[in-house]
Amino acid sequence: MYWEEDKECISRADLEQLQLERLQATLYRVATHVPFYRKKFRELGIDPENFSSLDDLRQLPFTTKQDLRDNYPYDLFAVPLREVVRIHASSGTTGQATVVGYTENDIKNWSKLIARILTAAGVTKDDVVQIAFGYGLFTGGFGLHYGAERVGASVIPISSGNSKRQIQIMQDFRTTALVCTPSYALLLADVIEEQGINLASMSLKYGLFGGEPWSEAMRNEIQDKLSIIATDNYGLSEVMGPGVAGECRERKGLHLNEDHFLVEVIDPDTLEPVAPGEIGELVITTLTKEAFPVIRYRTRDLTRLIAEPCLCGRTLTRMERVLGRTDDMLIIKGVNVYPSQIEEILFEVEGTKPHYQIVVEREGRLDKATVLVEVVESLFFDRIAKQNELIDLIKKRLATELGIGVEVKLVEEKSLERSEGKAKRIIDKREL
Ligand code: DLL
Repeated sequence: MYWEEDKECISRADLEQLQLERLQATLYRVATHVPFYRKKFRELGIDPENFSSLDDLRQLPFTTKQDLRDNYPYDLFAVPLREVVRIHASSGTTGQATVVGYTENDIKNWSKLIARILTAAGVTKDDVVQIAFGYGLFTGGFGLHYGAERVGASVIPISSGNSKRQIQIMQDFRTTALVCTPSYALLLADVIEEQGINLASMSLKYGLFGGEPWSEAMRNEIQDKLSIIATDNYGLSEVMGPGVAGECRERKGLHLNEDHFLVEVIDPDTLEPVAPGEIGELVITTLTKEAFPVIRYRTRDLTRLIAEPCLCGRTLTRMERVLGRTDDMLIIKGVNVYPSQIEEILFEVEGTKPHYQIVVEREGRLDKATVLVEVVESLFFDRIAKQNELIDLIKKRLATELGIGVEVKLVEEKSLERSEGKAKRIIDKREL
């Protein structure tokens, strides 16, 4: 079994000592090799040599996605290209792409951290792991792949798409662990159901899902439909890719790989730390990255840290599942709403299908949201009165939970676009 007990069960005092040493080395690295940081440190009067406590972290400047864009493609790399053995990039659907690089050592560490997460979720060398994340510039496919090999599992690098083939391979190759986005897992589960495949004829035991937000209700749905243990794992390309945090089989939050990442949770408006256990924006400083270290990277992801020890025995702090991104937050009648909150409620309503989209328009200064939700076929062709009853029920549930009114529209089964990667939950008409 892949198990780094000295790190995963490290005492707080030892961890903080290790973090401080690694932070000092990282600061020295960026101050020496990255003009962007050298300039910022000089402006702020920061001397990495004098950095003697983790609390000093708060003096350091933040790094944002825009900084990465401004330094496209290679200007934030801390090593010459000849030391770089791998390059990934974010898709750039919302602007200029961002590029990240890895040294040989970075790839080794990345593989180890993924191996850690896979192991915590239950995967061993006896497993057959089907990786249905895209292989390419996206970090999902290759990231998970190397970690699964590190565990010693038999890896099927199928990449994403072609659901029927995915299922055929799952049956023929006796796949025991499925790795993809939660929305793709749900799509595969639907196809399995449609084809009338008996789950008992399959060997699936585990699902490791990440890359997008999902609710506890969605987890339950996937676990039931596929008869697996489904765990959540989190990461982002700017910091490494997958491998930043992952759930153990307790499924009560994601253990952060704190020996490689120093995390803070801040108020996105004041930029001050939130009180312990409060929700805020996750900020990450890499501690071991050689090619692409980042200092206080603002992830835009909202979560909170869980201080209580985990029953599994790991001492690495857990973060709660990501609630959403600050840029996905809707302000409806002055109330902050995240798609994941809406999802949680939709999943509980009888007659609806776990497929939804939120259309956002702007009315004056506020967002107006209409939730499109698929309903079972019988209901869609049912009497209007019955449909209205369901709409009222969903509206009421949303109003009670969110504290505001949201429009609801029922749509036919399978009418909303399915995703083989990250689902598009929000159709934003505000800028159009
Ligand atoms: O999605 C890395 C990844 C791949 C993580 C596969 C896990 C599994 P990016 O494409 O750069 O990298 O997107 C990163 O996706 O800032 C979050 O907003 C979101 N995200 C990733 N994992 C989760 C998760 C990869 N488990 C962005 N829960 C992040 C919620 C997630 N959101």
